[in-house]
Amino acid sequence: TLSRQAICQLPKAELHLHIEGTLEPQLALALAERNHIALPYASLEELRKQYAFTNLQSFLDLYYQLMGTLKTSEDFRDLMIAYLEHAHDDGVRHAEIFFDPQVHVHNGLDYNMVLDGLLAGMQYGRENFGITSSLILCIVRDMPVEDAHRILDLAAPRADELCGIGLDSAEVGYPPELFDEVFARARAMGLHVVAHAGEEGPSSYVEQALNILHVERIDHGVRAIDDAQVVQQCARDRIGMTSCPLSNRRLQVVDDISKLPLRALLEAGVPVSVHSDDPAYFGGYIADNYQALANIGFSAAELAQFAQHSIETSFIDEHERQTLL
Ligand code: ES4
Ligand code: ZN
Repeated sequence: TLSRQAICQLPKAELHLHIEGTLEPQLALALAERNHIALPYASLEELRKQYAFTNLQSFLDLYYQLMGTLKTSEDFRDLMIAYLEHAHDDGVRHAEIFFDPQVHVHNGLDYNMVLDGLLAGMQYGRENFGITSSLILCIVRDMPVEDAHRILDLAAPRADELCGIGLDSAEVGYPPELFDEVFARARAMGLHVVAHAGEEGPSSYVEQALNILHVERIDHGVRAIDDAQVVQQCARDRIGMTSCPLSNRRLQVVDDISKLPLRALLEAGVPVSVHSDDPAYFGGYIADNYQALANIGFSAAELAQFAQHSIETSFIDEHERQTLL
């Protein structure tokens, strides 16, 4: 089995990482003080007690609350730099990073200010850590569909500064088909397309993401395994599946990491890869997710396959892709 050092040395891309999910509790408290935001936690110790999640929603409640401490362009830049430094230490060569601008705009922030802060951090990461990165604008599926259209209105003038569109937040009751027009618009803007599906929702949501939203990758996709046709389609069309083991365990998607269908997906030929989701909330960054799989018996060859899949299913251009392998 692979050592920690060997895990970090595998060339890999981070394809499933919410930048707001890298907000560590200490930083959230510091930002709350600096930005004069009241949080109902008197101490770090008290805040830490809020991380015992029982499902996706119980996590999202804290995640959205702490997101309210982010106010300035520098906050977003600092958050991005701290993340990219960590990713670099874990051997990430390239990162495609989710952000949730609907929530920031809802909190009264300016879309362009948020984007400028994130892009400034990404430039710092490129210059100082040699790590390339791009942004995927995530649509918050439990906000109204009109709200998704409004964020695309704001994003459209600078669509060339984004890599893709994604779909996240509370899944059950918010099927991908609700967003067919939103995603058609994003595709017409030249954006790559991904969606969270089959995390808490059923395999039919994965099927809708593939055939109605025309996604190029599925985020999580745990429940895809319930539909052999969906699995076959992902294998045939080389649809990446971005698994986040520590997230799935902490949100009780599975009660044990060994119950994730990772081997079955590999054997079916699906280009599944391993990622960190919201590392500040789930107890580990990308190398920790690889480590968790190594600890339950995934072989060096299997872990190397996950890393190779992450590069294969990334949206870097062909020329750059060759230089990463
Ligand atoms: C998320 Cl773990 C997860 N699932 C769905 N949406 C999210 N947004 C941030 N983390
Ligand atoms: Zn996610």
